[in-house]
Amino acid sequence: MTVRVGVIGAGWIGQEHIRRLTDVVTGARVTAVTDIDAERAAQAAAGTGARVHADGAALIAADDVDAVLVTSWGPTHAEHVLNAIAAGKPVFCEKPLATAAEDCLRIVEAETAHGRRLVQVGFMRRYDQGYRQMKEVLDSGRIGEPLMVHCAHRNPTVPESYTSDMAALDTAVHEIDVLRWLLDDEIVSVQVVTPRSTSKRFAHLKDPQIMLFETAKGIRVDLEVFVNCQYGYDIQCEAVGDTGLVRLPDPSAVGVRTAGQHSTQVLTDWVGRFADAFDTEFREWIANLAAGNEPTGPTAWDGYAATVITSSTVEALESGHVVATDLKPRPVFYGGAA
Ligand code: NAD
Ligand code: ISE
Repeated sequence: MTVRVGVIGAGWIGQEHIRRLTDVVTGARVTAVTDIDAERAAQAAAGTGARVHADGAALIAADDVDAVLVTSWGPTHAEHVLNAIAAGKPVFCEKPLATAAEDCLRIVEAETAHGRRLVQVGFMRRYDQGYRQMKEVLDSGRIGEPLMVHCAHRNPTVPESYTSDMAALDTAVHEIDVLRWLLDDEIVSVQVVTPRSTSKRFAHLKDPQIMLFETAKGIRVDLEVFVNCQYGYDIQCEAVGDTGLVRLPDPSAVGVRTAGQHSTQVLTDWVGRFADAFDTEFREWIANLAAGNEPTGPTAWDGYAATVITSSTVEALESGHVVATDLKPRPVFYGGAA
């Protein structure tokens, strides 16, 4: 069965996912596109055979849309996801699930009332080979119980529109999701400390930031977010356990020795770093839907947790205090205790 996908939001990542669903993933076809910029929607649909719809509601209602992909701006996500659930259609939502925790909970309640999983959130790192290998090692017990995790998320530069809170909301959100998954644990508190700021930034921005998380099991995580590091896009993660450690591999790159030096390339953006992860994420999403199964990727509950924890991180940055994340208990529908 071919899964017919309607895409809401034909901007940067929407176009990237339309290309992916058209050229990379088998078993899927983009049949509908919408964007508040109608010209952009028409350009994105050109060559795919997709119809352009006036808005998200019309696209979700269309007979030739089996599943919905939401790639519009974050504050609009909740409305589209709720409409898709009301129509009983599976919906893949790029991060964030919603920008407010209350909206995430409305989605959780709507999906629970529907009685079957429809929502998957676009946390693609869970599909990266390196993180998957780390998870296998952690789950196997080979390094004992994890005690500490050291992470870094570095981007070469960010535009002037990037504000200090985006270090949590837009950037660290990926570590927050992948750590919850890797450790099978919940983040219970966060503190943010700000070292001397780099001179290579717009004046309004606090960069770098060091985020300190504590989990329910008492694991301590330090995450350096440094979005003007200049030298490349660099993602690091190392978990230390009772009897060993496991480290995320760097992307493979040949070593070059010449003129008395040894060098390897460092990637410069997240698009190349996680291209394979995005492909796998969509292959698995489509394969599940084509087989009539529920999605198996990050849940609406994971989306809720990420929004609560990123909001707490912003509060910690602004207050200078340790902030408790105060997540609600996980419902049985999402694997919580009965
Ligand atoms: P973008 O600004 O390039 O594109 C967003 C598009 O959505 C624009 O064309 C805009 O006109 C359209 N739009 C906004 N509201 C709409 C609505 N209600 N209905 C229809 N169209 C609407 O932004 P982007 O970089 O493509 O990011 C989009 C989303 O994807 C964001 O939520 C972002 O956080 C997420 N994202 C995720 C990753 C990742 O690594 N997983 C990477 C980049 C972006
Ligand atoms: C961006 O918003 C993303 O979502 C990327 O995946 C992330 O790695 C990047 O640093 C963010 O700015």
